[in-house]
Amino acid sequence: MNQREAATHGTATSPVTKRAFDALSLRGWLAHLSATGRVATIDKPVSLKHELAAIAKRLDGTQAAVFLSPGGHEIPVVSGFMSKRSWIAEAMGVAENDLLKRFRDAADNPLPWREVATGEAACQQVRHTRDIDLHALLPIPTHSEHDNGPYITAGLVIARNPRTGVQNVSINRIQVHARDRMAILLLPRHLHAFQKEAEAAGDALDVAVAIGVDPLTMLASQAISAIDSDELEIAGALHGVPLPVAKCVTHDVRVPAYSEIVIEGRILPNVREAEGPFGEFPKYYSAQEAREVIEVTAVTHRKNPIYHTIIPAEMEHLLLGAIPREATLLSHLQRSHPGVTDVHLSVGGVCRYHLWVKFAKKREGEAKNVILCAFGAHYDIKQVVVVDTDVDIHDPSEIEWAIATRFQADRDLVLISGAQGSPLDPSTTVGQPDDAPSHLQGISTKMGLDATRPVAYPGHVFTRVRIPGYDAVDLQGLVATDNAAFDTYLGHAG
Ligand SMILES: Cc1cc2nc3c(=O)[nH]c(=O)nc-3n(C[C@H](O)[C@H](O)[C@H](O)COP(=O)(O)O)c2cc1C
Ligand SMILES: [Mn+2]
Repeated sequence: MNQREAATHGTATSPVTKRAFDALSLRGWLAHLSATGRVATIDKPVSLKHELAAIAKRLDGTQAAVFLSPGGHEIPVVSGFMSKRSWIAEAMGVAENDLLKRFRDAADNPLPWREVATGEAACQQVRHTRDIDLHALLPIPTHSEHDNGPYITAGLVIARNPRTGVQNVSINRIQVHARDRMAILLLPRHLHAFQKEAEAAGDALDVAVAIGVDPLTMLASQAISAIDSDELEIAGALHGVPLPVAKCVTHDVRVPAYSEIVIEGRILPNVREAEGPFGEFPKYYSAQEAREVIEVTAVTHRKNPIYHTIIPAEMEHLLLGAIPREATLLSHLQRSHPGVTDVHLSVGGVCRYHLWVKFAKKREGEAKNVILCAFGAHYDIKQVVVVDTDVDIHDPSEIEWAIATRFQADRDLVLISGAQGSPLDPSTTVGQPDDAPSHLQGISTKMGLDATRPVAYPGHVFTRVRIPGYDAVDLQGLVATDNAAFDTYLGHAG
């Protein structure tokens, strides 16, 4: 283990246990889920249009769905293999409450990847470079009612910074609208910046779309990091070993060598084609707009590949965004407020808009400073609730209880109108013309609730009721195996 590896191999507060499965491939993780009763195999033929997504959605959060006969294809489709926080912690090899700390450690201590020799990459066992027809090659589902056709929803889009050559990874929705042509949504982040730079020079941008990678590499793709931080190095740090990568067959982009499927292509300069509508994470549709276009140059895959699809707005999608964001928000808040001990992006707030903060308040007023700090940390944050350390921020009814008993709206509410919010929140469109330019979209009101109790209070006014001995009760040892004694007492025996 080299120095950099040692630095990322866990700390005193987030010990990484040896994983009981082959963590470096999707199939290793799926075999582990299968062996522990967490895979539902559907061997009957299912339609790629809506039926597959409907079944996967029914299973989301309980079992991963594997479809052995999707739309007449021989390639199975899998969905929902990282749809619980506890599963993701297990994949990382840490306890659930060390998840954010461990992700932060990895993001702060990236591990450079290792290139495998040509011909050795599993993801290139089969290569298609001519007459490519994506619809014939891959089982690509159409998910929601008003989606404009089949979408790739779980592809890691990998590209190189045209200026520095450093790679970037993100997940982008991709509509497959012709045999070898796809439209991609690029929100104004790193891939978008690369594309703009290439386009200004009149160049295409080489990209690879890796489908079917392990949970940790999926998660690393969502890290909120600097433009020249390569997310595959964060994946390596999460794994504790340099990630094996392979050079694409039609250009220089490096992809995880153990990917199930890789689509190689180039984003064309100055070409835009219609994309959408598409059902997105807030559980509403994005409208059709003109988007960047990928021309496909090759499809490579394993001998018996597995295709991964993410059901939009379901737990796999929500958690993938939540965990890296929570890790970033926690360290952002802790920089100014060391009393912040945990944060949670609630599921009801689509794991993006509503932030719950656990805070050891020392002085009155501080919780409002924490609220303001959270609003500045990410434009998506719309509502913040700050609670004391005796409240379980992973339980929505505990948050409601804190608001019910520690919050007074005239005293504890913070409202900031006219701020930038999420353009995907449909309530930001009310009163806006349909064709509002993008700089006028997403204007939103921020709401903060200080649901902390006073630092000092008389008697037991704010003391939480507790029954001594509750945690130590051993129900198994105490409860009789039947009610015979009590039935006799009632006179109903026999
Ligand atoms: C399932 C899923 C779908 C996503 N779709 C898109 C998308 O279509 N466009 C986009 O810009 N970001 C999308 N994202 C978010 C980006 O992948 C994410 O913000 C990523 O961290 C951006 O990487 P970057 O900071 O390197 O640009 C999606 C995320 C997930 C989990
Ligand atoms: Mn990036």
